Amino acid sequence: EDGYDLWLRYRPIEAEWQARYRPVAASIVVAGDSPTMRIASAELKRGLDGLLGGAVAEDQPAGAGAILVGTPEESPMIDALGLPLESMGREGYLIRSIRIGGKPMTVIAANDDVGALYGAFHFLRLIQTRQPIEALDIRSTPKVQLRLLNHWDNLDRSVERGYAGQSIWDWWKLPDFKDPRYTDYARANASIGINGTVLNNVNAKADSLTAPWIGKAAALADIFRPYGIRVYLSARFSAPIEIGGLKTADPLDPQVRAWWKAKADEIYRAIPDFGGFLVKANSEGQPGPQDYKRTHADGANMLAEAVAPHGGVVMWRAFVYSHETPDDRAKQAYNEFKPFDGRFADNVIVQVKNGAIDFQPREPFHPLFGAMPKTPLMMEFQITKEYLGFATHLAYLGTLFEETLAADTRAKGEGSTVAKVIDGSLHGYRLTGMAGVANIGSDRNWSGSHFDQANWYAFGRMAWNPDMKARPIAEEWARMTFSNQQGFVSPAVDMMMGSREIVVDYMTPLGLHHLMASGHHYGPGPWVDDLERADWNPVYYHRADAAGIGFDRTKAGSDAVSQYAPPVARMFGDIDTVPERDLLWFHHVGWDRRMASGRTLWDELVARYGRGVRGVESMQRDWTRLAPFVDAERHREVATFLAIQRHEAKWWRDASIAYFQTISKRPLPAGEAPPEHPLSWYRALNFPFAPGH
Ligand code: BDP
Repeated sequence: EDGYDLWLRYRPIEAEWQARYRPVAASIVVAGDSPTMRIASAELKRGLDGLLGGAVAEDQPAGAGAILVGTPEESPMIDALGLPLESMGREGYLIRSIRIGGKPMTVIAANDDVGALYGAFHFLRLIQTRQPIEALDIRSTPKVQLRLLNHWDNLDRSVERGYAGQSIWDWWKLPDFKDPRYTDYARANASIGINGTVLNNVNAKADSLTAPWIGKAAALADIFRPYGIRVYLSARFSAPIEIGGLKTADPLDPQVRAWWKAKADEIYRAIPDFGGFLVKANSEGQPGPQDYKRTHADGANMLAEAVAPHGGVVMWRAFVYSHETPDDRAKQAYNEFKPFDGRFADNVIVQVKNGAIDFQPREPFHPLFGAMPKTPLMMEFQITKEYLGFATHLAYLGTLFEETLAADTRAKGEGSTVAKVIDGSLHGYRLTGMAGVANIGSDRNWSGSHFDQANWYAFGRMAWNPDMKARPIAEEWARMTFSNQQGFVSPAVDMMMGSREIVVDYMTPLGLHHLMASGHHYGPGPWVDDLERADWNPVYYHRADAAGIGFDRTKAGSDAVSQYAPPVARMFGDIDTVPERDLLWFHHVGWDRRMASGRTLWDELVARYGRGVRGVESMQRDWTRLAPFVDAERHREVATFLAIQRHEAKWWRDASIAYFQTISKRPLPAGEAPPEHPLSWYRALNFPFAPGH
């Protein structure tokens, strides 16, 4: 058990359950012979054979216990059922227990083959998680159109912020050698409804748009297509200069526009269902339209025009900030995009990170959500754990995703959740999407650790339905990946559910943020104050001084709060109503202020750091107790990683306290152990070869 099989392990289940399921899943009758239907059929066969421990019959004339799979067009039997598939689109599916000629059967029906494939995975999941399957009436359609992974993979196979080995794309051997792993990748993504993948890093090289690289992308697209997955590319804005021989990349220049049109045509000749471009422009040194005094809308619309005839989209990132702007970095995306609401072409969608800074362990929701009623916005989550302890720390991100999606923007009164912005229902968006920065690499276990697979899984499930909650998703995953035994499931799920808060506690409690060491972001660096840009320095974010700590974003400070709808702005802006978890994000707070616990802020801060360390210790104890339910190989690896996490949580606590105490000049509360080493010791640590940067 090296983790390669993910949540699709299909090991034989308990004899009682096999006996219960077998009569209801006796044979597979798949209509249609497309590559997608062949995959659906093979998956059901593989899954049922494995789970039920015996050969399941295929292609029999449908008898009792048959599973009928297909579309009304392909299957006269399904057609005759007159199922209500009208409003279910291409990707939705129905799973129903039915009777034909008095015989009980199950039908998995959809308007399109890919819907049937999704339905097949759902049906298997029911068995994998031991649900009853005798009286099914399931109807599922995705609430979000573009459900995408963003790979930050470079052409040399390194992965920006990747902690799972090299890039899964073996570019050098493509397009000829098609690693079987690409098929397994597509299968895993299809099982959770992911329908697109951006192959290359947003910090893009123009080379990825040259003919040889288009050929490599096309080879991958051919593999992914039957799984319902489209390929997208990150586009470097200055490509017309770098590979097109033009003197400018000005989006209003006719030659530049013609170049991009021709480039799009060339890509679509190789990849007829190419999804479109993802663009990082005028951010962190990347080229963009502002280099020519043009706007984000000018840039996005030019690319949109090039892909529009082919049905492609442009995902234009709102992760922009520039140190030339002296204002609070948290405000910049809103300031640059809000004025252009309604000015983007129909096939542009603006991709916004969950929070206004950068994928921190906790951020309040991004103020652009709810503020762009006339411009479709899509969510960007980071599945890879750049700021949450890389692959070794256990942090289930389902809770982070849920917290953001459930946040109420109040844009149109109460209940205007971020989820409703993202699924398009709040503003009636014509395009909807959710992207996750992938945590996938060449490691056997795909994600760098066993528990990080859960973050890929949770992302897919919430992209399908942003209203899904983190707990049931964790439970599904734990059952499919490890064990269905009650002795395992509840403690494991509890552990996952608490895990991210534990990381927040030992890294950045009470709304602190961006205190990681420079460059690689591994470990604490709250003292860093010498980076070339003010807004890269941790001291810029925590602003600790003799009086207190925290970033004043109220009206008296940077006034970032006013980017939120008035009730939200009031709630965050008032020190008495802001949730404690966001306190230091929005306020500069005196060290001696009383907190809800009755402790002073300083004492509370120290207490939170300690609580984080103890949280990891309790996860270690929980995991030890779960040993009887988990194979030795995976158990040992998780235990080892938890030991690393324990060590590093203490490092975070000790280094942070040692540093902040030099500013607060207050004693540690009674019973709190002093840091193991002097501050100078922590400051002297450095990690030149940390992965991912
Ligand atoms: C930050 C990463 C950096 C990315 C950037 C982005 O540190 O590597 O390039 O975001 O999203 O989180 O563009």
